[in-house]
Amino acid sequence: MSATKLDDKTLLWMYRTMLTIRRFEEQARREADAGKLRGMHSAVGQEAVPTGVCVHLRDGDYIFGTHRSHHHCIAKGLDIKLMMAELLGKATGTNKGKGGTMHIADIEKGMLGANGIVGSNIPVATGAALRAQVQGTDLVSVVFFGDGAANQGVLHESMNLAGIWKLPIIFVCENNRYAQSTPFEYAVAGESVADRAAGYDMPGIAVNGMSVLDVYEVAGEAVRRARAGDGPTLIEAMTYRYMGHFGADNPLMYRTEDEEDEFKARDCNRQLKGYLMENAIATEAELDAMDEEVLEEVAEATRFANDSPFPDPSELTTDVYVSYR
Ligand SMILES: Cc1ncc(C[n+]2csc(CCOP(=O)(O)OP(=O)(O)O)c2C)c(N)n1
Repeated sequence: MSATKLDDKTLLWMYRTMLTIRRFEEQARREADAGKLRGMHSAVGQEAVPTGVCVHLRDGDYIFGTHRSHHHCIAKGLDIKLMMAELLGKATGTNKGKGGTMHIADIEKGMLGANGIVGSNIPVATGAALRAQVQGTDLVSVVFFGDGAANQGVLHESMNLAGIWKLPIIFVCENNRYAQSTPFEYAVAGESVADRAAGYDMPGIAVNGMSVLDVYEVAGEAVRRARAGDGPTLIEAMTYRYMGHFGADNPLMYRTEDEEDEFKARDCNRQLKGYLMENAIATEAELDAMDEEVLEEVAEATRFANDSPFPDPSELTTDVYVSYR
C-alpha cells in the first residue's frame, strides 16, 4: 500500500465500510442460497473500489451502478436494513420491493440506480454530469461498470461527449478479469481499458483495486478535477470477484484455483487491517470488535428484512409507470 496523508477517522470509516460490504454480501449469499432471492451478483473481493471512490463524495453527488452493485450502495451510505429488505422483495425495501438486488436506488443518498443491463447506466450518468454542469453546481457524477461493459459502444459515445464538454464525471471500470465466464484478455483489444481514455481527451489511470489507499489517491484527484471543472477521468481498478458470476456458476470452470489464491492473498480488507495495526491507528482487538458490531448490524438488517411484509398486490402498478399529467 502506498503512503498517504489520510486521517484516522477516514481510514476507520473506510475499514468499517469494507467490512460492512463483506458481511452484507456473505449474508445476502446465504439468503439467496435459502431461495429467498435469485440472481444475486456478489462483490466480495471488490470492496476497495467503491469505498476508495465514495469516500470523496457528498450526499448530493450521483453514483450509478450495475447488476453487481450492493458494494456501491453501501459505500454511498445507503441503509443496509432497507437494502436487505429490497433484496428479499419486501415492502420496506429501498424501492418498496420492486427493484430487487439489481435495481436498488436511493435518490436522497445520490444512488441513482443499479441496472441489470450491462453498460446502460453509462449514458445516464453522463446526462447527470451534464445536468450538474448546466445548473452551475460543483456536483460530481460517478459511474461504475465492469470490464465486459467496457466494450459497449455507449461507453465510447459517452466518453466522447464527456471529453468535448468537460463534464464532471468519473468513469470507474471495475476490471475483475471476467465478464461472466469470458476472460478479459479474450474479449478486450489492447489489454487496457485505461489507455482508451487518450482517445477522449481525459486522463486514464489503471490502479490496484485491491488497495483502498491506492484507489483513494487516484479517485481523490479525479473528484478534484471534476469539481473544479477540469473534466472527466477514466479509472480502471484492477480487482477480483471471489465468488462466481451470480452464484449458480462454478468459477473453477473458467479460472484456476491458483489465480483465486493469488488475489485472495492480496485481500483488500486484510491489507487495510494490517495497515491500521502497523500504523497504530487501531489494535487488532478494536478492529475485531468493529467486525462483531458490523456482523450484528447485518444480522439486524436480515431480521428486519425477513420480518417485513411483501408489497400488497394492490401496489402492483404503483411507482412502475410515470404519470405526465
Ligand atoms: C446488454 C446486456 N448484455 C448481456 C447481459 C448479460 N450479462 C449480465 S452480467 C454480464 C457480464 C458483465 O460483465 P462485466 O461488465 O465485466 O461485469 P461483472 O459481472 O464482472 O461485474 C452479462 C454479459 C446483460 N445483462 N446486458
